[in-house]
Amino acid sequence: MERSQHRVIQMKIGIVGLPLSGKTELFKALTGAEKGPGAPSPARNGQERRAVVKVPDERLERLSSLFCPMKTTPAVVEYLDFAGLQVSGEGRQGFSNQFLGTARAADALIVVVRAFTDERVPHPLKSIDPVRDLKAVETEFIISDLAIVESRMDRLAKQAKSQKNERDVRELRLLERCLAFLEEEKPLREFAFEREDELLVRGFRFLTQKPLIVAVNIDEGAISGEAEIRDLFAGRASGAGTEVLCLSARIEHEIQQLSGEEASQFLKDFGLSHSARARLIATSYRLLGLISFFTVGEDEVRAWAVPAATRAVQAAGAIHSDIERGFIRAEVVSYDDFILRESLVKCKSEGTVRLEGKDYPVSDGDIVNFRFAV
Ligand SMILES: Nc1nc2c(ncn2[C@@H]2O[C@H](COP(=O)(O)OP(=O)(O)OP(=O)(O)O)[C@@H](O)[C@H]2O)c(=O)[nH]1
Ligand SMILES: [Mg+2]
Repeated sequence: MERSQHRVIQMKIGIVGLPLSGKTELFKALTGAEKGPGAPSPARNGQERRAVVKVPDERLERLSSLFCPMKTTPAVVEYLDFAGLQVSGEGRQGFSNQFLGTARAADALIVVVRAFTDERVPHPLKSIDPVRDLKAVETEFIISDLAIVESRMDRLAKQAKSQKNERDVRELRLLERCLAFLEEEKPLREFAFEREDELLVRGFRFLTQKPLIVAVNIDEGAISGEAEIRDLFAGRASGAGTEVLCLSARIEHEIQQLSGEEASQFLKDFGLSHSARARLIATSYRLLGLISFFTVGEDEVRAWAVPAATRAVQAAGAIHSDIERGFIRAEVVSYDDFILRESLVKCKSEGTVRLEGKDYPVSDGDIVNFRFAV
C-alpha cells in the first residue's frame, strides 16, 4: 500500500523575533539540529531553515512497550528558524517580503523575546525590554496584515463598480471591520469571526490570526523569577490563542547535547525539575488545536496528529486514501480504557471497544482500528 503524501498532516511553526534574541539557540534546542550530514543548512539572510521534531508522548511509549512493534512512529511538527529579521523602533525597516511570505505559510508562530543579559551580545534596540520587543514584532505583523486587507479592499471596490455580487459585498464589509480592528493595534486572533466569515479570510493567512507562543528567553540564573516575568506579560499576551513560556534557550540547547543522566544532573544544578523543551512542544501542539490518535499492531505503533473534532473517515484518510474511500467502521478504544486492561482482546470481551461510524469525532488518545474494503 502506497502512502498518500498529500494527506499527511504536518504542522509548521515559525520561530520569529528581533535579531539576536536567541531564535537559533531555541531552534537547536527544539530540533537537536547540530553539525552533521542530517543537519539543516545554515540560514542565510531572510531565509529559513527547517527541521522536523517528534512530538514527545508518554502514551506512545507505553503502547510501544506493550505491543513491542517493529517500528514506533511519533507524530511530528516542523519548526522553521528565520534569520536576518530587521525591526527597529525608529526608522522602521520592517520585515522582508520573503520572510513574511514564509511566515504566512506557518500554522503558528513562536516569538522569542530577549530577557537575558549578556554584554557580549548586543541588542538591536540597545536595552533589555522583552515587552517592548514583543510589541515591536506584533506591530510588524499588524502592518503586514493591514497591507493585505487594504489591497484586497481596493480590488473588491474596483470589482464592485463593474458587477456586484453578494459574496464580495460580504467580504468587503468584513474587511472593513478587520481594518478598523487592526488600526486599533489589535491582533485578528481576538476578532470574533463567524464561521462563514472565517472561511472568507482563511486564504489570507493573517499573521496576527495565528496562534502565538511568546518564548521569553531568560538568564540561566533567573529561572526562579519566572512568575515576575509572566506578570510583565499579563496584559499583553493573555488573549485566546496566546501563551507565554519562560525558558533559557541556552540551557535547553545544552541539555539537548547531554546524555539522559548528565541532563538530569545539569537540570538539578539549575534547580529545575525538567526541561522546557517538552512543554514548549506540547504547548504548540495544543495551541494548534491538534490531538493524537493511535494505531497499534505488531508492525507499527504510531501516533497521528489531526485537528480536534476530525471525523473518523477523515482520520482514516490521514493514514491512507484507500482506508478513507473503503471506510466501513472504526473500532475505537480510549487510551485510558486500554491501559487498565493492557490487551485488546480483553477490551473486546469486556465491551470497551466501540464501533463507530464515519462521522464519529476522533478524541485525543483514541486507539483506532479502521475496518475498510477496497
Ligand atoms: N547568555 C545567553 N546568551 C544567549 C541565550 N540565547 C542566545 N544567546 C546568545 O545570543 C546570541 C544570539 O543568539 P542566536 O540564537 O543566534 O540569536 P538569533 O535570534 O537566532 O539571531 P539572528 O538569527 O541573528 O537574528 C548568541 O551568541 C547566543 O549564544 C541565553 O539564553 N543566554
Ligand atoms: Mg538565528
